[in-house]
Amino acid sequence: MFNFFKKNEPVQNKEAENKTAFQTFKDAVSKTSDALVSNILNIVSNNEKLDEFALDDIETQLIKADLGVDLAVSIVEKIKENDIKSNNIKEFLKSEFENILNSAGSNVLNFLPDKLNIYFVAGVNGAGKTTLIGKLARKFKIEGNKVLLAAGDTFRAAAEEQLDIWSKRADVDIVREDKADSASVVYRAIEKAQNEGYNVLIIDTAGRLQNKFNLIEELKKIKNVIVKKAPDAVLESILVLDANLGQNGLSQAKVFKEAIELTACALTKLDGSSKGGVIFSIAKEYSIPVKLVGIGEKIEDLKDFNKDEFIKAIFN
Ligand SMILES: Nc1nc2c(ncn2[C@@H]2O[C@H](COP(=O)(O)OP(=O)(O)OP(=O)(O)O)[C@@H](O)[C@H]2O)c(=O)[nH]1
Ligand SMILES: [Mg+2]
Repeated sequence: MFNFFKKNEPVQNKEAENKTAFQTFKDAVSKTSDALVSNILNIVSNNEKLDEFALDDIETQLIKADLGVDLAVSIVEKIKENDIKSNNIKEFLKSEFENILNSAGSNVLNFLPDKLNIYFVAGVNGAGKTTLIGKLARKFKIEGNKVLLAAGDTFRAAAEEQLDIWSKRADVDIVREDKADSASVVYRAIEKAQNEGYNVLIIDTAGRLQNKFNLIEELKKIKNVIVKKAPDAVLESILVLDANLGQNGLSQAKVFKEAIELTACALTKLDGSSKGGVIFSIAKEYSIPVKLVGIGEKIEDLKDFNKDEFIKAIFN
């Protein structure tokens, strides 16, 4: 009997752990959930017959929840076309949101343990790039990988120092060359990774240069170095977006996508943001899957984005 209990203990602990992790995530997205789901359901419960006014209110609320005008309009059109009744709205929205997220492709970060995996991290200043890199480095390190960081933000005075601090926290190695050209830092980092058997290289980049043109040109240059120097590596080009910017952050996605062919998005500062609905716009308009979410400033506050979990967290 004792053994029976003993055997089950780890499973119960695991379940409890998962529950807390889910609750933490649910708490982090609670404002997004209010904006996207609760407020809509309130409109519906006050308007059992979904007339034009109620549908207008739903559309306005979807736009307010940072879904973007086009997406909000198309969802309300579908409600009309399919004559969705008020008691079916919740299920309808849920399946719409699921379809949108599925349309952008897999949310799993590309990674092959026996290859060099390069994570090229870009985004405007303050988006949370360096913090994300620290968190990601720790995650890979804990999972048993050999991790190297490249201090590619050579523009801002304190940037390399900041990445250095994160490398120490995550207990991983770093390549930094003060005042060097960022593409040459990246070149050296790839060389080191290849020669010394690292399987994860994460590249930090500047969020601001003299102007946007220079920033984009620098990113293109780094991308060229990666493609030429490590053609066989697994490459994820990740755009870091601050969730608090909502729709305002999306114009950035276009510019970065054109410059460096983004393969993933990391949405930071989702904790406390009511604008997480922007995830659907990123998927629908730019076909970029969100693969990582930041839910706090601490090193452990990073999550792999899981569609089902996100839907469950905002609907329950
Ligand atoms: N609440 C919260 N804060 C975050 C999160 N990620 C980053 N931050 C904070 O956002 C601020 C900017 O983060 P950085 O990582 O320095 O941003 P960056 O994109 O590297 O900025 P630049 O190097 O200036 O381009 C810091 O104060 C971080 O602590 C998050 O997921 N949640
Ligand atoms: Mg930075």
